[in-house]
Amino acid sequence: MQTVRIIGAPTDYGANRRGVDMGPSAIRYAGLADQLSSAGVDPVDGGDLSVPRAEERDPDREAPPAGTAKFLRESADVCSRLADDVAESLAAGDTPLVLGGDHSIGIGSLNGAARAADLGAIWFDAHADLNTPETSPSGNVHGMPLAAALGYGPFAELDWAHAPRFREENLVLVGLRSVDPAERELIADRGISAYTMSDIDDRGITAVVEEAIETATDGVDGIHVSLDLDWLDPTEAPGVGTPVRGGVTYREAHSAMEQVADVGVRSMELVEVNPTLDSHNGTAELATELAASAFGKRVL
Ligand code: Z70
Ligand code: MN
Ligand code: MN
Ligand code: MN
Repeated sequence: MQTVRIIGAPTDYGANRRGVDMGPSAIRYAGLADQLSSAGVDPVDGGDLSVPRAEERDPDREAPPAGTAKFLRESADVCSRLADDVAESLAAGDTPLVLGGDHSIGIGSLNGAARAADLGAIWFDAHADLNTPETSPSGNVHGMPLAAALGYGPFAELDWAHAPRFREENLVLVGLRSVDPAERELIADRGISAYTMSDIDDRGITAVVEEAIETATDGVDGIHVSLDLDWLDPTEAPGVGTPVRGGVTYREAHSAMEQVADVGVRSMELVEVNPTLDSHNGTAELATELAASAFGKRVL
């Protein structure tokens, strides 16, 4: 039986809205382990990484000077430890399932996954997460994990961030509807595979995800799935820090997760669940359901 190793990364360094650090608890309390068991995998909970509170580090959460990233040192500390845990769990033949936390932890997940295996990645998100400290309009690291893993800007020199074995050709973004100018330029210049909500409207979720899987798996051993809950429409997933209208429906989200399950998920993360903005833990519950679909849960 496939062992899914749950790793909590309760950060909120990377986001403006506070509260995503409660994501791992909320997702567990929503019944993650039972959902995974019902998908036919064996969940083993490795607990949470210890994450110092933002107030201990920067009581004012001061805006950094333009061109820098907020809490970058703290992100480096958490992501380095997370990367080690993800790499170890893959090396042991297990499937890491990382619970965020804000999406800055994607830096650690990708770095660790790419150290242990040659993987592509599908990024289900309203946002492109391709900003560098220089291009970021906010300074928030949760808008930078893909630029970090690919080694753009100052991330090229940062071993904890840049994942040299992770190839841009095997990265696919799905569900975009909020993209900053520099991100748009980077996607065009580098030819990064990216599907907007319009693509999903035009072609349907199944065709889009099928093509995404083809691209992500080309020439590698499997995929890392990064699921930012703001990928879904806020009517389905209100408990996220940066809701953007016009996202995928409940059924489209399950359909996409069932498709990735068919090729096999080697590594996954569930990020940006913010219990302080949620309604009766519904977004966390949805995250557990989608994880179950991604690990093979079926009705019949
Ligand atoms: C914007 C930025 C972002 C997630 C918001 C937003 C980035 N592009 N990412 N929520 N998950 O500030 O860089
Ligand atoms: Mn994101
Ligand atoms: Mn997002
Ligand atoms: Mn690179």
